[in-house]
Amino acid sequence: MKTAAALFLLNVGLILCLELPVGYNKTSRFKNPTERNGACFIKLKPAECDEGEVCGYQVNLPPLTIQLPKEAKLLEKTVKQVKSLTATVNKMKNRWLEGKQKKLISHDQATESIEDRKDGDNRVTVLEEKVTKLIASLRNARNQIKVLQGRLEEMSILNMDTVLHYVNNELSNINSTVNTLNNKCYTTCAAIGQPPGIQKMPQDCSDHYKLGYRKSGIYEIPRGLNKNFSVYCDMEGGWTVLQSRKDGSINFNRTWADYKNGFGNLLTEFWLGNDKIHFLTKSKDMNLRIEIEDWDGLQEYAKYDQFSIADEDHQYRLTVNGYSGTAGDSLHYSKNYNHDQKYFTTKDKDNDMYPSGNCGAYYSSGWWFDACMSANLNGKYYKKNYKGIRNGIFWGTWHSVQSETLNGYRHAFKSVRMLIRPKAFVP
Ligand SMILES: [Ca+2]
Repeated sequence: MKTAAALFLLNVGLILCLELPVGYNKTSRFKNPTERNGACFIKLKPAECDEGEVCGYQVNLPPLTIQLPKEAKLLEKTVKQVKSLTATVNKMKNRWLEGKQKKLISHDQATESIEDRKDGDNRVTVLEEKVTKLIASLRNARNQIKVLQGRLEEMSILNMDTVLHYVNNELSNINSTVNTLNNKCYTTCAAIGQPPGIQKMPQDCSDHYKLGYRKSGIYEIPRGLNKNFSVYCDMEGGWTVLQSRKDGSINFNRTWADYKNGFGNLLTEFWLGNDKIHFLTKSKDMNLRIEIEDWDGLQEYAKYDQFSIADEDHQYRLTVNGYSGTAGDSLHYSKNYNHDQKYFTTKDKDNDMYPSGNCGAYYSSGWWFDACMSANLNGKYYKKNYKGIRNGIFWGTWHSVQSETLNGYRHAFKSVRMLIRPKAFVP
């Protein structure tokens, strides 16, 4: 391939026409360069040389031809560089032109967005105007509501006045009717007593007493809907009997369940039952009366102003206080023997204060044992004084107990009763 290039030579001010073969040698030189490049004043071409030799150039200044030194080959390299630079410059020029066009386009786009913004601004203004109008409407509506509320209140007051007026009239009428009826009753209804439907249900024997019953015996106490239980009432004073010993016919060395539900015979010997005793004492202040008689015929009593027992969840814990009487306060015998605030213990349930054993089992009883006792009214029934373990009915403040150690016999008791009634009850 052959290349032609024009080069400005600043120091000579002449145009050179260059004919350069790639891998030129003497066998491939121009045949007639002047015919193909007639516009050139000066012609530069490789000089004739032998094969394998580095060729020089020759310049034709028609009709003059100048032989150049071998170093003029540098011109070839320079011309290539110039051509490369020209191509680079052209590329840069094209890019600049493209960039300019893009800038113009983006300018157009920016102009468009400004116009869009203007359009948006206009829309916002329109919306703002609408909002302002809506606010004004709301204000107006609120004012109207206030006016309506005022009217409603006036109407309510008026209505209330009307209703009050009506009610007052009705009340006057009713009063008048009642007065008329009262006047009639003074003359014709005086004998009518309390209607039977509103009679209070008896809660213990004192209530039966208040109803006029004076005969001692078995009475019913309602306990919830269709749940009655029987009690023995001592109507000498409206007493409900919780416990009775009189002949030894009933074994009192019983289980927890027996003491919970009660056992025995209400007409002879019995324990009413811890659940019932709790029920009778849970809602009213009750007095407790203990009556004791020994085989010598000595009768004494102990009365307590306060008596109640807790429910089974609290092991029927005893609360007893306010002693008076003649038998002595064996339930608060001493610091070490105090039955108040003690839990119920039976032979099969040890809630006592004695860590080494079961007081109930040891003393053949169910009782509010401490560790263990100064009183035990549920002990074994002995018909005469006895020796050995003190597991009989026991009241520690009894007169003759002090002499027991002298003769070695335990004192036996003929009868015991425990009775309760409301503290406020007056027979
Ligand atoms: Ca124990």
